Amino acid sequence: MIDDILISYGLSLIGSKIAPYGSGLINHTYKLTANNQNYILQEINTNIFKAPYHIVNNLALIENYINETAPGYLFVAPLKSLNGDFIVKAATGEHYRLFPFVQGSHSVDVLKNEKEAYEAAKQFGKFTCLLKGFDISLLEYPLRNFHDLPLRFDQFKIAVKNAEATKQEEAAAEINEVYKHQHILETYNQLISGQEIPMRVVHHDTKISNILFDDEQNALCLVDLDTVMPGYYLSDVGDMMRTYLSPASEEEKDLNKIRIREDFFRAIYTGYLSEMGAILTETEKEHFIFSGKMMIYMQALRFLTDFLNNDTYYGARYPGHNLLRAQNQFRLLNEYVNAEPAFNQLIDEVNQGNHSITEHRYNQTQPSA
Ligand code: GN1
Ligand code: MG
Repeated sequence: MIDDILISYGLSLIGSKIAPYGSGLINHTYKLTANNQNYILQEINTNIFKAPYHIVNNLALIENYINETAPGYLFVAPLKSLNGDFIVKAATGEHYRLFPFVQGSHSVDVLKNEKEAYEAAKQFGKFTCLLKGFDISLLEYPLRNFHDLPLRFDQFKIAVKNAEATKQEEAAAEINEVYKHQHILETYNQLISGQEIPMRVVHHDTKISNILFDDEQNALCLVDLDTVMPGYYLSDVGDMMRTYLSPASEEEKDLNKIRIREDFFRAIYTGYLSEMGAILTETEKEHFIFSGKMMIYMQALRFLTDFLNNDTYYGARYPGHNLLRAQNQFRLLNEYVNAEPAFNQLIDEVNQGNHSITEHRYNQTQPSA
């Protein structure tokens, strides 16, 4: 089957190398070497992305806009097949895309230093900044209500109601945590109903593995653009908080390893604002710290919901995997809340001294905190 796909792109499996690549949970990604060229081949998970052509349309519109308004910006778009299609459908129904492999690039799964955090935050900020004049009403929603916190909360409540009694018992402590932090949902609802936060073009999956770096830890570009659609900037900054601040990832079972690296917070703040500082409204800026609470809480809800729903969304590599991921995210949320006074202080320091909204501080590779 892969052979047929490659033929659609004028390539052949004979003499090619193909191996799984990256750590995405939803799509299946491979590195392909064919005709002495490297590529990324990806099977779109159409159980989740039910309308893959929405992704194609969005990326084509954005690519055209960026080519006109910011030539030279590295936008890693899918390649066209011999028939001129951005997606190739296998006879067995799977949808594939082929991307060029960005030469000299690599991705990382865990941040090593603040420079990587700064660079990534700057890249994600730059993307939204470049698209500030783009008409968002042209975009489709590849995933409807993706980061809709009230919807995630409702899905959680339904999952609790429908879950087996043993699962409800197993998850009792985490279910309590959901209600303990319900004020996050209330703040979100107030903010959104007051239309205080504008919709922008955002990436919606700002984990560090979605940035390609060069060997000097400079960010080259963004990848994994399937969830690019209109949304709130809170989604992008919040998911950076969720995935950059702790040295331990969402997969970590030893929850004592979860802690907050304040210097990485400063790097996200200065990196993102170096691009978006002049664009964000005052209300958006006031909710910079809130973004992390919103996204960590949402991810905890999503993992917990999936545990209660028998892992139908994320899958599980061992029994209780999604419950553990939810525990991990609640620990992170509690650590994050404890660090809020320090975050506020860092923001004040940066704003007063204005010394860090430059790349200067991150020029050198710095040791991990
Ligand atoms: C999924 O597929 P991947 O790993 O890029 C999920 C994100 C979650 C992430 C958690 C479409 O992203 O929203 O934050 O897992 N993507 C989708 O690891 O649900
Ligand atoms: Mg993704």
